[in-house]
Amino acid sequence: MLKRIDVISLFPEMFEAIKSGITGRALRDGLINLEITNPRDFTTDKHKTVDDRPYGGGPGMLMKVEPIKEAILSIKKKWLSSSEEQETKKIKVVYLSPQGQPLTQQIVKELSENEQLILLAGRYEGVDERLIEHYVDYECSIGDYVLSGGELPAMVLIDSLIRLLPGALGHNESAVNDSFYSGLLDHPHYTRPEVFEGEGIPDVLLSGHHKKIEQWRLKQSLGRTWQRRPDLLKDRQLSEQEQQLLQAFIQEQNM
Ligand code: 9WO
Repeated sequence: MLKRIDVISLFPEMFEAIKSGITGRALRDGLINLEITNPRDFTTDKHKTVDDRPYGGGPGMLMKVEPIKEAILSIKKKWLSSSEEQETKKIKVVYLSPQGQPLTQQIVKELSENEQLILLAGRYEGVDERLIEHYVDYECSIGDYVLSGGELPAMVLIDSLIRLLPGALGHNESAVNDSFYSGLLDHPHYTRPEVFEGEGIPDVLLSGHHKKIEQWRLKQSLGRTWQRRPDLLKDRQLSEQEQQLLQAFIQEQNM
């Protein structure tokens, strides 16, 4: 069970952004401890240099290796001395980069089984490959686009991890109902007014028939997944009932 996340970042202020909402409440309630470490605090020169030029030339800079190494070691040492059992346990370091394995709900779940994680948010053109080889256990991407740094991806990962913690969601925010909990996309939702822009809402949702509503929602989930993300259905076995609901959805599309 995840207890603590350390982030290594040159821009610690950015992490104020997750102090709102569900993640903010979880942090205040102490469900998880989050600490940001700035590699700049581990520089030794008077200018506190955190970047350096790439061998081979070309535009842009890389992050300086030693301050990151020292930041990682200081975090690991802190939790080695405060708890005996950590001595044998390996604290995983996760590097957020476009070259990483694509993040999925399954991977979030697996990462959440660690007691502690260290997230490395890169800047500039990235970090020295030897630092990755020697200090990074897992390289992870949140999508095929380039950003200015790994901070936003790190916050995306932290948010998805916090949602899995027991007690992070209020009773009105069940994780069981989350899109992807069952490997399917979410069904459509409706709230007041009953007529909006001339459009009403599906009759079944007004029927008060809970069993029928549940079936309708499952059918919509299956149908939308089939329409928008057929790749998700390839990895998922459908039950007899689910196959019937999806067939019915497809029939209705053709009418
Ligand atoms: C910048 C750049 C500039 C010129 C030529 C090539 C270049 N590559 C990069 C680059 O990849 N910069 C990264 C910025 C270095 C690592 C941190 N940065 C980052 C992480 N951008 N996007 C991510 C990221 C992380 C996880 N999932 C999606 C994107």
